[in-house]
Amino acid sequence: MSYSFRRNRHSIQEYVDGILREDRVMLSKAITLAESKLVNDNGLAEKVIERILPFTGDSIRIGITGVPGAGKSTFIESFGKHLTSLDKKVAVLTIDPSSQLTQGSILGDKTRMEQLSNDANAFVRPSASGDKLGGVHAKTREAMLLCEAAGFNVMIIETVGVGQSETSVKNMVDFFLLLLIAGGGDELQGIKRGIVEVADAIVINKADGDNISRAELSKREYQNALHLLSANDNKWQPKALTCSAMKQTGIEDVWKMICDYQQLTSANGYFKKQREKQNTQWMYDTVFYHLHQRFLQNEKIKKDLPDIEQKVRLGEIPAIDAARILLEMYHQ
Ligand SMILES: Nc1nc2c(ncn2[C@@H]2O[C@H](COP(=O)(O)OP(=O)(O)O)[C@@H](O)[C@H]2O)c(=O)[nH]1
Ligand SMILES: [Mg+2]
Repeated sequence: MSYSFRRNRHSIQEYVDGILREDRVMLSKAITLAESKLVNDNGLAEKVIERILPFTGDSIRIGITGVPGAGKSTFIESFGKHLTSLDKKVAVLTIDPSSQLTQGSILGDKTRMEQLSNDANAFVRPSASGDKLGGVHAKTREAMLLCEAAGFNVMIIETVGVGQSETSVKNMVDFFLLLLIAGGGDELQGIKRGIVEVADAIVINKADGDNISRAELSKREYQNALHLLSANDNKWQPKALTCSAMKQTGIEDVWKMICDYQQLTSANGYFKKQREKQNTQWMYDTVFYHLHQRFLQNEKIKKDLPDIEQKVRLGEIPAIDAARILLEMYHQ
């Protein structure tokens, strides 16, 4: 047993007790454990999660997506501060695959959310970014549950709306918010198709200075577009709003809207129904995640995959034949 093992790992009971007494250090360590790529860690994390599960769920889970630069992090900082001023306990998980590529070098990137990070009633944590194994949903969900057990009652998940991750985030939150900026012409440029249709609200950020009237115009356009969508089975009519994350205007209205949503969908049973559906999804995600991982970690596959992949790339083996060969190899 190495020194680092003794220093960084605790017993299941220690993790559980630490989380339930709202100890942030233990919360952080448990999230690290859940995000670990080591099989032993995952086993331990699963047991911790099993034990804290009865203490989860008492929160509103909000997903926020939008292109890089839309102001998501700035918005979450303002929004989060507003919520802590209302005595809410706010946990923020950020999934930002782009920051891995650019290493956070996007100009003015506010990923760190310094003010909120220093708030005693907030917890900000960059989550494992999306790997090819679809780790986003598996691990982010677990991190979210750990935060809930540690007493956080507003969960915010920030994700970039240009990749895969926003679809999986949509499947783990109660309310899905799309943050946009006003732009002439093709406003949806850069945003993945279909996101507008699944958003519970579109918020046009940077409605400040010279930009206010453009933002208002944009809001009306989205309002009209959203009205054309057929009514959801949750009876919620998706809304369009404006705000300035920087000047902290319109932030309260966003929270009021989310409270309205929660009230409506709790009363009509949708809130609970959606969570039940998401729970089943979690089961499938976990199964597929493990199968995927097991496949890629299989010794025979590890050995032959690069070669087979190369042959498929060069057109020497048809993809479908290669898949059959690999599956046979895996099942041998
Ligand atoms: N004028 C204005 N700028 C903003 C506002 N919100 C964010 N920004 C700026 O937009 C840039 C990107 O913000 P950031 O929060 O990092 O965007 P993210 O990539 O979506 O998380 C930064 O330079 C922010 O200061 C806003 O409400 N008004
Ligand atoms: Mg950001």
